[in-house]
Order: sequence, then structure tokens, then C-alpha cells
Amino acid sequence: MAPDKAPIQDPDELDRAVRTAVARAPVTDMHTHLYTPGFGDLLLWGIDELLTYHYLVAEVFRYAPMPYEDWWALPKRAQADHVWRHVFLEHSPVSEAARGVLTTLRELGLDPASRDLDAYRAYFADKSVTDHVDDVLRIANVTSLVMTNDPFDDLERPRWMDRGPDAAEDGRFHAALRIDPLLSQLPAAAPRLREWGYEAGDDLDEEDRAQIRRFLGEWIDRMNAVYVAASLAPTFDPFDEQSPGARVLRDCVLPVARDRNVPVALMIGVKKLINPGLRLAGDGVGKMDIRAVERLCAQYENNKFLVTLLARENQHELCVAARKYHNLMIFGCWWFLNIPELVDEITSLRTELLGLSFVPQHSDARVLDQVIYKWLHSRRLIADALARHYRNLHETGWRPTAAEVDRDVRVLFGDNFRRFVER
Ligand code: RAT
Ligand code: ZN
Repeated sequence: MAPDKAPIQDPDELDRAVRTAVARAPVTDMHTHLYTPGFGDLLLWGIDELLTYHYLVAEVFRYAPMPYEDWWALPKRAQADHVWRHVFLEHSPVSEAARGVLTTLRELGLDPASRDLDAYRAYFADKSVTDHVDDVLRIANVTSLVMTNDPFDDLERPRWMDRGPDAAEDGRFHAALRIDPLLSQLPAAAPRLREWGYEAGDDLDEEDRAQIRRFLGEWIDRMNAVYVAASLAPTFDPFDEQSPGARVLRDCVLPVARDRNVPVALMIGVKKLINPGLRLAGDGVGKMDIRAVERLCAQYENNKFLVTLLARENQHELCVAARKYHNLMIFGCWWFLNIPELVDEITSLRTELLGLSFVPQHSDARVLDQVIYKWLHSRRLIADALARHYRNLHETGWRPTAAEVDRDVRVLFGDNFRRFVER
């Protein structure tokens, strides 16, 4: 019998098999904010971008606040210096976002113990961006990733208009059509649609809705989008007749997504800009009402929903909802949940309630290099959680093979998502 087909008798060997499988699994990273180099400045990379990640901006303001206008007026390099000084040198960098920078440097072959910011800068200054994309994806073993593509972004839109699906230019990078303005700020979005030739008014009569559907269909095609996505407030009620965003979701987004067999990703629980001075770092978290997800899945059973919720308090009921609706795929430990304590808890909850039928993590990387630490840290935590579950399984007398463990891990790190989006 091939060794990987032999039942594993020894629990310690099973533990090792799980950890090896997780360490080796190729990853499909289903939600990032990365781009290919062809998108120019939209692709962020390098040490100054790592240090000014908005997760760290929020943290530096706790140690060394300054007037927000002064902060935003600083050049990026000076912002990075400020973070380096206060978050890394004047306090030990123990937070997840700070530790992540150090893991990334180490994996790139730099020495975190040197604390030599100039040397780190010199390393990145010498690299070509295309080589760096290859190096980072190889180190992280990310074989495929999904970008976040916003047709309302003036830097991004022209590239898609010129090149259509070829704009992505690298088979590892896939597009996701991001439509927040249509669901959260329709009065501001509608004039833009009209500017682009879609005669959509914001009173949402029959013709307006047809125009929004045309916009969505054309953009799904133009990007060859693997899903349509939006982040939403915890209070978003898809069935509120007074909410224009709710009507756009039900009457435009869901029918177009269903006709094209494209899932809709709903990322719910963001309280936008509770501190506007912090800009991207200024969002908060709130609990949502799980009935919104339950009703959507039940009433739109021919739609597919990818859902992640931001509040820790919603995680258990989201797992229960996924047990009821097979058109619901839950994913990731999003944003403030992507810390070791909660990744461990949430992965266990999901495994115990859903077996292997979920997507345990996405990176949400905004800076290319971050995929290294986000996946290294997540792999370790997911391996710990899975190892416990396989040990419990072993106690029953069941004896998995190494090939089965490998299969299960690949399901979690890629197949579940790919099968759901049918790509
Ligand atoms: O995690 C983040 O970087 C957040 O700012 C958001 O981008 C969030 O992930 C989103 O996609 O809205
Ligand atoms: Zn994101």
C-alpha cells in the first residue's frame, strides 16, 4: 500500500500529518486588496507600505497621537518612521499587525533583530515589482488570489475600460466586482452611472433598476468577476422597503448574479468612519441581525452567498445559518477577527458545526508582502485547531490516511471556494 494510503495508527503521527498538510497546502486567497503590477500605484508593496498599513495607523495613534491633518500631510516615509519609532522601538511590537511586519521581513530573508529600517528600505529599493510578486506568492504558497475591483475608482476604472478581462494580466489574479456605493450611497452613485451612460435615477423606478442591472452585467463581464461583493453596516436590512440599497440588492444585484451564476459576497458589520479623522483606519464593528442572512438565503435560494461577519458575537449563529442553507458559504476571519485568539476560536466553532464545508481564511492583504505573514500565521492557527479535531477523531477508533488528511486540507484552503464559484 502506498504510505499515504495507509491508515495512521499513531496519534502523534496523525498530528504531524495534519501540520505537514497545512504547511504545504496551496492557497486560494479569496479576498485581498492586491493588484497586478499593470495597475501601477494601486499595487502597494515594500516596507513603508507595510508600516503604514491602516491597522498600524490606528495603533500608532494610541501611543503618539497628533492632529489628524498633520498626520495625513506627512509623506509616507515620515509616517512609516513615526510608526517604526513608536510601535516598534518605543514599545515592543506585540500586536498582531506589528508582529506581522516582522514575520514578513524574516520570511523575506531580512533580520528583524537588526532593527535596521534603512537596510529594509534598501532591500526593497533593489527589487523589481514583478519579481517581488513571484517571490511573495511563492513564499506564501498562494497559487491564486482574488482582488477587490471597484468600477467607481477613478484610477482603476480606465484600465478595465481599455483592456476588459485582460486587465488582470496574470492568471493567478482574479477579479471581484465591488459595489459598495450602489448599496450604501446610491444618491452619490447614481449621477456617476448617468455620466457613464446608464440612465439611472435614484428613485429606482423600473427603468432605473434595468439600467443598474445593465451596469452590473457589463461590469461582471468586463472583469470576468468571480463574485460581486459589498461591505455593509451591521444595521443593513436587505428587506427594508425604505432603503434604496436594499432594493438595489434584491432587484438588481441578486437577479444579475443569479443569471450569471456568480456568488454575492456580503461582508457585514462595519460601522464606517466612526472616527473620520483616521480615514481607512477609522471604521468600527457592530453586531448584525442574523435574520438578514437567513432570509436572503431562504428567499433567494437560486443565489449563492459568500458571507463573512465582522462581530465575534455573530460567529456562532452564522455557523448555524450555514447548516441550514447550502447556498451559503461562510468565509474568513475578517479584519479585527484576524488575531490568533479569535482565529483559533472561530475555526474550531466552524469545524465542529460544519465539518470541512467552509473557507477558513482570506488574507485581506492590502500590501503584497502581507500575504506572507497573514498566511503563515493563519496556517499555524488552523493547523493547531485541526490537529485537535483529528486527535478527537482518532480517539473514536477512526484511522485517517495521510492522503485523506491532505485532501481535507486542500478542500479548506482552496477547493471549497473554487467549487462554490465554479472556477
Ligand atoms: O481589512 C481591511 O483592510 C478593511 O479595511 C476592509 O478593506 C475590508 O476588508 C473590506 O474589504 O471592506
Ligand atoms: Zn477587505
